[in-house]
Amino acid sequence: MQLTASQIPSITITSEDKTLEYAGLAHTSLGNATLDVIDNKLTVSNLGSSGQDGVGIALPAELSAWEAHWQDLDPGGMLPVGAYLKQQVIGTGGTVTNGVLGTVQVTKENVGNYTISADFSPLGSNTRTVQVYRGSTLVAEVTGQSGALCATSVSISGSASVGWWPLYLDVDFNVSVNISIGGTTYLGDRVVMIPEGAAAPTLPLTVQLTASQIPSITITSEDAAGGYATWTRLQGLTPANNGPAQDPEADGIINLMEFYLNGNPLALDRSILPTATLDADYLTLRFKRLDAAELEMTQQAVQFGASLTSWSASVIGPVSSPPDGNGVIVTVSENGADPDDITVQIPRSKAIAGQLFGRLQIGK
Ligand SMILES: [Ca+2]
Ligand SMILES: [Ca+2]
Ligand SMILES: [Ca+2]
Ligand SMILES: [Ca+2]
Repeated sequence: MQLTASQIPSITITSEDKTLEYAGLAHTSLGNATLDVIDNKLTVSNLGSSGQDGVGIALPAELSAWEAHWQDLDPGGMLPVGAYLKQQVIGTGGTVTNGVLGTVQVTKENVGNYTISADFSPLGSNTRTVQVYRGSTLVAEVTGQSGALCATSVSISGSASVGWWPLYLDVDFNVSVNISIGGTTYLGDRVVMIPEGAAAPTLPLTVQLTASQIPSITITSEDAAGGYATWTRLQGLTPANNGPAQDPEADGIINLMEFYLNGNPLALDRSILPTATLDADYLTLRFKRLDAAELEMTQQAVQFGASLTSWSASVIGPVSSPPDGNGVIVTVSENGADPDDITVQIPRSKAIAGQLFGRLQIGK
């Protein structure tokens, strides 16, 4: 079976086992990161912008030194501006017990320009050095970290491969190393780690997953017309604010109604609400209706009454309908695939003491 991109609207790959062994060490995914070993190289993918995604590496207690490096800081110059790579060693040493011993962070400030910061103050007077290489050439160095965070900037032109040797600790430590990535969202992101002394991989790698490397895969189909779920995603809503009854931008229009009326759930647009006009015979409501919403609603009605406590209802259907039992007329202009123009005429004869109210009711 071969699927083209248009046939795979969304794919979620979930790793069930958060820990895998690589280079003789236990590697645990942090946050939402996914770990795989491909061609004998550890890859960390599915990295988001929270800074909580990454990999934790448990080091044996008897280890007295450990060194790691990013083989390519910014493969092809594709890292977004604002992205950062952060490495922290957790353990006991200096004045720290089971805490952060040292931190090194590289932030992409703009194209070809990075800031390297390091903080080894928990190790007291120990002096540490962070070096950045382009190929075999030393291009930047931060040293003497005992106290405040120190930083330096480095310009890296083009897509030159840069390795940085952030941590080399010779204290007695019982540690794990957390490497987290954040600051902005990566697309097609990948971090490759290789054990010390191993041959450098060629970047960027082409990732091929075999069935055994994919513990579970969920393919979610979204039909062409797209329902409420698709609409929320296209509108930029997230699981935190995409509920039908939620109103994230607080314009008084819940998401389901925004969907129906072709509104913007993240912008104030009360202009989408039905307008009311009055002539000699009718109270007339007019509004737009999204075709996708029309298909998904199980209830579409105009309610009307002479008070705000007692309502009658007339169904709003897919096409125009002549006067119903209440004399209510619904006119639908389809407008092709564009939102429909809906006009609902409610007879003024339903008014009592000059009062007549109308409102839209939908449900799914
Ligand atoms: Ca709203
Ligand atoms: Ca809105
Ligand atoms: Ca329609
Ligand atoms: Ca239409």
